[in-house]
Amino acid sequence: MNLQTILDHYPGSSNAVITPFGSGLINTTWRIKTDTGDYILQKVNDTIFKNPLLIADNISSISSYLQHVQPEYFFVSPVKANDGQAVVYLPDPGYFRMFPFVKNSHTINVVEKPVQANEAALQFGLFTKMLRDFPATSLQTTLPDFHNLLLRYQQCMHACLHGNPARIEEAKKEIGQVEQYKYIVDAYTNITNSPDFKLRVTHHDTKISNVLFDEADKGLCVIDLDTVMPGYFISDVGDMMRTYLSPVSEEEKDLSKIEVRDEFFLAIVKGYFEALGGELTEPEKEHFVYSGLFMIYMQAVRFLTDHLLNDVYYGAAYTGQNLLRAQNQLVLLQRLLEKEALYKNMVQDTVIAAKN
Ligand code: GN1
Ligand code: MG
Repeated sequence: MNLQTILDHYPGSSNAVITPFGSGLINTTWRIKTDTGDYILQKVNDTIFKNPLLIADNISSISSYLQHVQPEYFFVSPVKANDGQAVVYLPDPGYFRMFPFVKNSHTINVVEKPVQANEAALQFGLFTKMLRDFPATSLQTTLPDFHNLLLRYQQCMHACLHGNPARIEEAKKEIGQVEQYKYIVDAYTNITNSPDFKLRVTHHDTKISNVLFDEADKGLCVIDLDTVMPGYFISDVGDMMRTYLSPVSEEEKDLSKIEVRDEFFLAIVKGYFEALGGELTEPEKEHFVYSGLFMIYMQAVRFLTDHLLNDVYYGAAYTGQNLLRAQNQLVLLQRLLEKEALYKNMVQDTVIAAKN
């Protein structure tokens, strides 16, 4: 792919030095250095995001809202192409967008210090808080049913019947575990039927690499707004727990290294409550720990489903990668369940401390 033809659609992008960037599974990202500045270029995966223009619409309406209502909030808007649009589309290569590279910022892939978890939780909480009066349901749905756990479970059960027969046979144990934890799905269904759980502007991809940090480990802002849609707080808090609690990621093959770290949990609780604690209803607060079960379980279900369907969604760098990822997430789920009661008490203590 000749990226210079894409860059030609932007002002001042001659003599570009282009380097691959980031670790996302879905979109492709490059860092671009030109005579005029430093940028991030992304190709949106339109097999998954069927209409990337909906993403651009959401970013644009959020950006204008924030400029009017919260002008001091740091929000990275896309660079406009020569035609004034936020997205460049060329029939064969596809959909592209460019962002300014935020000076002196960096991302991290693994949370090494509690302060990073605290800062990230604060940033994701603030994002929802800043948009508390924005009409969440006016956002476009960029990925229908993205965090609909009931549907994900049903898709997994369908794959267990109609997927790759050899893989189904081989994954019997993991399929059994997914069925055994079905109560997590039932709790989700109750949440969607309860008026106590609010639909808010939700990021839906709160992994640590979606926060920009400055050199002193202070969170600057959140990035990757592709999946910003109306949603429940359990999605955001849950993915933080999924990706900040353990010292190793979903790719780790040595499952004995998977651990759930108390001080990182507390850092998430404190950071998120600092930003959004006042907005959460009592039943929501009571489901803080459930959020982690929900997201870890859903990711296990999604990886397992993809393995049974021959890796059509996530792809696989080696045979069995998605099964391994599913096993990894099931172990993480088990580790969190072992601490469920302790963590519920930690949330309770934070709620009480906030009231006093
Ligand atoms: C995908 O592309 P990336 O890494 O930002 C996925 C998330 C998963 C994550 C697991 C649109 O996110 O939901 O949690 O992989 N995004 C989509 O690594 O499916
Ligand atoms: Mg993403």
